[in-house]
Amino acid sequence: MLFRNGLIENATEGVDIRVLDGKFAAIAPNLEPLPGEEIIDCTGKLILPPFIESHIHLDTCLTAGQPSWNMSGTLFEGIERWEERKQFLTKEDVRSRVKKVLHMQVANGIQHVRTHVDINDPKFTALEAILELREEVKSFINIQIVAFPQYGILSYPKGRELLEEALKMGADAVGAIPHFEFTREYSVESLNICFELAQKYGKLIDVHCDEIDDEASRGLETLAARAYETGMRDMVTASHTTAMHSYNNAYVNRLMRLLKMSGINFVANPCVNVHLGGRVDNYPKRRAMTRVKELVAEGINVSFGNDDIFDPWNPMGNAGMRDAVFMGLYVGHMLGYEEIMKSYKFVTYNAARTLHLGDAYGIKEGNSASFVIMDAKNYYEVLKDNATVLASYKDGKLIARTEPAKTQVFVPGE
Ligand code: 17E
Ligand code: FE2
Repeated sequence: MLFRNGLIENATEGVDIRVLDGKFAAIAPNLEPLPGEEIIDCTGKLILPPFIESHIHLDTCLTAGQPSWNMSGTLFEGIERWEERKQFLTKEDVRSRVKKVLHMQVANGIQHVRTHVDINDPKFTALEAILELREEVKSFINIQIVAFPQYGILSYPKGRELLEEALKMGADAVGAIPHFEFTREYSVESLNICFELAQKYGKLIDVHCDEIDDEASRGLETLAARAYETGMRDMVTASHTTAMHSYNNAYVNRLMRLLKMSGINFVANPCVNVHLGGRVDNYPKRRAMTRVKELVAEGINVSFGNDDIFDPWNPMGNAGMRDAVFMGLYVGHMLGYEEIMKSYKFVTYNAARTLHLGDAYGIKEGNSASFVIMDAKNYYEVLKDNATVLASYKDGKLIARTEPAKTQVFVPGE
């Protein structure tokens, strides 16, 4: 197959891409078509590596309002509403909701997903369902599972045992929730356990870290210190870190040195962070997104996720990555021309680093031919016009296609 004249990653000159045996066989201008080769015209169309959802809770998706709605819009009421819904979990229920979301993600050009799964459940209903699905869907989407202790490791009965069991069952990464533990001591100790288990079982780490508007919530410094001391470094991810929004600048100046030394990754979830955050404020109300612009300026890896799709923590969500970037740039004061142009990296390359996808990810000769074709000439247009993901190819195979909508306007004049 020959993809003709596409604009790879905001390039202004088109190039041709030859896909053979599921791989990028050649990438160069004006390739001669082989006899009988199928040709797909990509003139004026942006080509990107596939999108990556680096932070989502698949187990909770599509449950908003069941049985009741989160009326306060807080993280904590979300956890209460989820607890009610959790009572009705069956494997079939989880499977059918997760499959629906995976199909929505595929339609939106996503090919890699890191999902947190609540393992504070002695029956492991959601974990079992998603472990099975991880295998079943791997030809079209790559799922990474974080064992997520929603109520804590030390503040929930047998929290540590449940976490360890989830890792033995096959979770890819260890989670923690230091800001939800009963005490600061538990918070620090929960992170120590998280590292101990990650090292024992050879897993990655992704912590729900300081997801609270409390400037005294300082799980991050412990997480970064342990990442540095253990040498786990970029195997470690700090998700949310919304408290960092509220830290004083003198503290952040000191902290930043450690963050850089640690090599850890960050994930912000702009829509949900803004929705859940600032809820204890009158005016002014905090935006509650972590300091993305400053982290990026220090060369620290940051990606954007959706966190939730139509569940107790987010009444909205369409499973695409565009809205996360859109909101992230607005809230983070990152709408300069160059910032907009390169912002696709928050949901492609930066997320690939967090997920440890390695060199196999990206558009280059020899790699698996996985990419998306956008109905826009560059990423600025994608964001501005909410451009359609025209096609998603995985390992050279078409896995999703969308026709752009056509609108006609009937007005007098012209
Ligand atoms: N649980 C949690 O603690 N934080 C979140 N953002 C979600 C679930 C979605
Ligand atoms: Fe989350």
